[in-house]
Amino acid sequence: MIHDCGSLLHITIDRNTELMDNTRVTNTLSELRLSAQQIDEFFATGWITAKALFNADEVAKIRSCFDDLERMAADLQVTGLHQGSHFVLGEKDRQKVIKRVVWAGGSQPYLLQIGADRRLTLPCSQLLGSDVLEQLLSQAHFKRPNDGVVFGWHQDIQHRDKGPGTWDDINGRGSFVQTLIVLDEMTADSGPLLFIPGSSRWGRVDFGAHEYDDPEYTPRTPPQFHDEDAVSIAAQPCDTLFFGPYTAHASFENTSQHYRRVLINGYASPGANHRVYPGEGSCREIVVD
Ligand SMILES: O=C(O)CCC(=O)C(=O)O
Repeated sequence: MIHDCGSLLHITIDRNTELMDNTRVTNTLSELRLSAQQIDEFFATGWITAKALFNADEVAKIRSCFDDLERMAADLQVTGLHQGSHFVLGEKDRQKVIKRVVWAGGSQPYLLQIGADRRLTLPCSQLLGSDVLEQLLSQAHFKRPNDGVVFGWHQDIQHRDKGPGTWDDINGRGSFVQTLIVLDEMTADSGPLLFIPGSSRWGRVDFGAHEYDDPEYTPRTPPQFHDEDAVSIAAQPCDTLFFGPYTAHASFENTSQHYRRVLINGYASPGANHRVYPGEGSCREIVVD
């Protein structure tokens, strides 16, 4: 059940979805739950992968929302809010670049439906230890071939906790879970996600005041960080990653010939976030029952 401006949206669950660790299961209520081992893995290593969590039809519909967003971006000249979504634009070789679309669901209701889907929200409620979630992110990343879009090394907490009064670690374990649905094959040359295993146990470290859009930004790495520890994630469309706010991660330029799109949904423990995020209906409350 989702509370969104007073309306209730009922989520249907597909059956026979392949869930965590390649185990084919039926998505009954109990079987959507993460095992204790998966929860340990999330906190110890920093991420878990759910193979084929969504099906091909759903991913095709998500891609079609991305096509709409791309058409909207083509008509925009500058970064800003458009039909409920916040478009962050850039330029490379005098071509417009879509760096990201923040609260993509603001203009694409199907993406909000996916953001409220139990296959995402139930594991997140387990990881956060709360039946109520605040959805902070519904974000579209396109990474078109050679478009120059990079996400340098960072922890997501940098984007959640922006200084005094903006964030409280309510559950003492970071209070945030990021999910990332893979829409195109993630290969070594398509700008895949990179993770540092075990960085989830570092707590917050200093990767610098990280703003991807600041031309003055110079990467900084903490002493715990060693490039050679990075693990590159190879993933297929429909796979979904879950990772924590302290997990060090990055992704670099897509030098392949195909898009590398992902849909990100991110959830906070209620009471953790004290900022307003851009986008119509952002920071909605979802009750996982
Ligand atoms: O799309 C990507 O590869 C970037 C993901 C990322 O850095 C994030 O979700 O914080």
